[in-house]
Amino acid sequence: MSDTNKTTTAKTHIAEMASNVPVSSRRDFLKKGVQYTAGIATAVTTGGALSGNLPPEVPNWSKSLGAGVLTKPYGMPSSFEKNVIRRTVPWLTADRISSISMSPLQDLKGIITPNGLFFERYHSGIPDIDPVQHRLMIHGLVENPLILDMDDLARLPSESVINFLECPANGGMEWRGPQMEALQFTHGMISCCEWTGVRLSTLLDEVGVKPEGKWILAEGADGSGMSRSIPLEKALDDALVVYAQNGERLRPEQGYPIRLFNPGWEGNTSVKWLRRLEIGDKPWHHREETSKYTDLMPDGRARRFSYEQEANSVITSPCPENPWKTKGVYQIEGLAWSGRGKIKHVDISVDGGVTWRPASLNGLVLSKSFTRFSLPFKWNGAPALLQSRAIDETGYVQPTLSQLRDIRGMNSIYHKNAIHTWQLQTDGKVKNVQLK
Ligand SMILES: Nc1nc2c(c(=O)[nH]1)N[C@H]1C(S)=C(S)[C@@H](COP(=O)(O)O)O[C@H]1N2
Ligand SMILES: [Mo]
Repeated sequence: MSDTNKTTTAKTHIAEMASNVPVSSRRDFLKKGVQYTAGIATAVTTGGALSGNLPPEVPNWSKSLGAGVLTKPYGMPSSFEKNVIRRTVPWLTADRISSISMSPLQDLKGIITPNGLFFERYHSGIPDIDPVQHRLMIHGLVENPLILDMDDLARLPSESVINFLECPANGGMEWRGPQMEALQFTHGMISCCEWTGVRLSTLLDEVGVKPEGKWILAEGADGSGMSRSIPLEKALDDALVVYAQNGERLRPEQGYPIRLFNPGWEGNTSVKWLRRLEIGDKPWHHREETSKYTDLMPDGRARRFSYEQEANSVITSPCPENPWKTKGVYQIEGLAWSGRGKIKHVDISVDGGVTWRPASLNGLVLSKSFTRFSLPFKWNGAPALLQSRAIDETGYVQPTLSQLRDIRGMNSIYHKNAIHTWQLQTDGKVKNVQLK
């Protein structure tokens, strides 16, 4: 797609933005806040005729009894939240059994993705697995090959961790120019939840890896039998065989009854519906690490085994789905993450990367997890070029798009973690743009 009409320069916007100021004192914030509330009150008064449910009336739902317990034995969100759903881009794949759906990042709060909104990626659909008939086979270069059932796994010591899972194709449609007019589509191939399961190292202790054993092939029980080669070091570090997410059993979409989970690594390596772990002395060079999940570099060679998801961040409010409706004080909010550890720092620019201000990190700051950041901002209606830049605890700084293209060229699909730009327009709408 052409990027010429959407590409813009930072310079042209600086003059117009001079009066958009980050809010620096609480007093300033509160003062503006009061005016803003007054604005809402006016809107309510004029719109009052629309509904008898607003103050000072007693709302209708206070005048009758509500639905009882077990109306829904498994709870569901309010019907007013029906637009908070996973979505897919029709042209991305021809068939839903080999497709991807994305998380509605624009509507999520905190760092945990609810199970029903976790992004999905399948190569051959969701198998309907009976856990009683499912086994995990561990064999190859081991002293005692094992076939474990789900009860065997449940008897082993378990751990719970909060980590994101990201498809390395996240953002991959935008290497050559901005295409997606929605945060859900520019960044939604990622979700973050609490995972519970058994450390892979515990399982390897049980089977006893032979000294020549250096790699592990993980294979799924789905029709694609999807598989990846995992170095032994990852297994001994923090890899898990998980059976639960956010307190309940894995959803079928996420690999029920068990999946491999490699914190911080390409989602593709976290093999779902896990049925087999084979220990070997070298990688297997299967489809997902040769034809796919490799990056064609400018010199024509392909980069392989690029396991780590590098530091990345994006502003979630405002964004195309969350425009600003009136002038006033807002929180610029967003999400940052790094597959290498904790987020140490996030900067925000409102002038396309010319100047930067530190955002505050809010709530839990965990390794290989979503981290929330925000910066109060007084918007006077002038256009702005909003960006966020994450730095992780290893000192890695999220690159600009041109820095990334200088090294990687334009032929990649995966690992596009460049600084993202939202263009805030005078009407408060937000467009996806790329800066020259
Ligand atoms: N067995 C199996 N495992 C799989 C896949 C698959 O199709 N089959 N897809 C992989 C890819 S490409 C990604 S990005 C993640 C997606 O995990 P999710 O669907 O739980 O979000 O699972 C990985 N594990
Ligand atoms: Mo993926």
